[in-house]
Parts: sequence; C-alpha cells; structure tokens
Amino acid sequence: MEFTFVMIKPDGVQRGLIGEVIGRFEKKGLVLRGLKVINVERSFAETHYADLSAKRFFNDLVDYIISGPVVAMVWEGRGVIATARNLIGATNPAESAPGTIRGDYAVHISRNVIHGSDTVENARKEIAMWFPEGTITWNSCIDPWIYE
Ligand code: YYY
Ligand code: MG
Repeated sequence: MEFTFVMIKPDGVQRGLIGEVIGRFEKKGLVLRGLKVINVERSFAETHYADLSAKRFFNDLVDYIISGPVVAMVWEGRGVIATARNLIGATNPAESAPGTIRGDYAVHISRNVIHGSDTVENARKEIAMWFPEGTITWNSCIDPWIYE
C-alpha cells in the first residue's frame, strides 16, 4: 500500500469544503489514516514549500498557507499519490478539469484549495513532517470491495 499527504488549504477550510473534499477521497475507496485541523507557523510552511523558495510567488504562498487553519491528512491506497493528484486536478484551476476538486471549486492558482504530495519521496517527507506523532494502522472492511 502507498500513502500520501493531503492538505486542505485555508481557503478550502474557510469556504466549508472540508466535508466535500474528504467525501470525494472516501467515496473513491481511499482510506483515511491521519487527520487534524491545525495552524502552521511561517517556518513550517516555508519548509513544506522549500522546493519553491526561489519562486517569486513564494512569500505570498507562505502568507496564504499560514492565514488560517488547514486540514492535514494522510490517505492510503494502491497508487494513492497519483490517484490523489488526479482527484485534486491541475495546479492552475483555470486548467483543472471539471470533476476535479480544483476544477470544481477554484478559480485562481493562488487559492487552489488543496495540496497533495507529488512523488513517493515527497509523500514520505511530508507525512513525517506533518505527522511526527505517526498514524494508526487499521483495516478497512471495504478493502475486498475495492481491490481484487
Ligand atoms: O503540487 P501543486 O500544488 O499542484 O503545485 P506546485 O507547483 O507544487 O506549487 C505549489 C503551490 O504554489 C500551488 O498549489 C499554488 C502555488 N503556485 C502559485 O501560487 N503560482 C504559481 N505560478 C505556481 C504555484
Ligand atoms: Mg507540489
């Protein structure tokens, strides 16, 4: 099984999209392994987005992420990293397909509702960083109805 880190950004929280986002992941057949509502500090947000520190939008991005609570989650499933990115949609909501979270609920790239890890290595790093306390293991009883 694979794990990914997903975060509902402050705009998604303020706009009441938490249930909508979680519902989409849940109904897809993915398993929720970690969940918390938190405010993050500037240095934490900077570390999360460290790969983008040279970009001109970096400071605005960090300001936005720390502007209100976020929902941090770990989701489990086969190929969940790519599957989550597909549910989330393209980075720029102007280009995200309808039916994706960003395609349905966002308009501008700077307020695109949700984050999902992009690679196995980044998923591992982000889960360790956002959930240092670890996550619990549980067996979902729907597994035989999701996988052969
Ligand atoms: O992984 P993803 O969130 O789809 O995109 P990234 O290239 O990692 O960028 C992270 C984050 O930065 C993006 O979700 C919005 C913001 N951003 C921006 O505000 N302006 C850009 N031109 C590119 C990205
Ligand atoms: Mg990214």
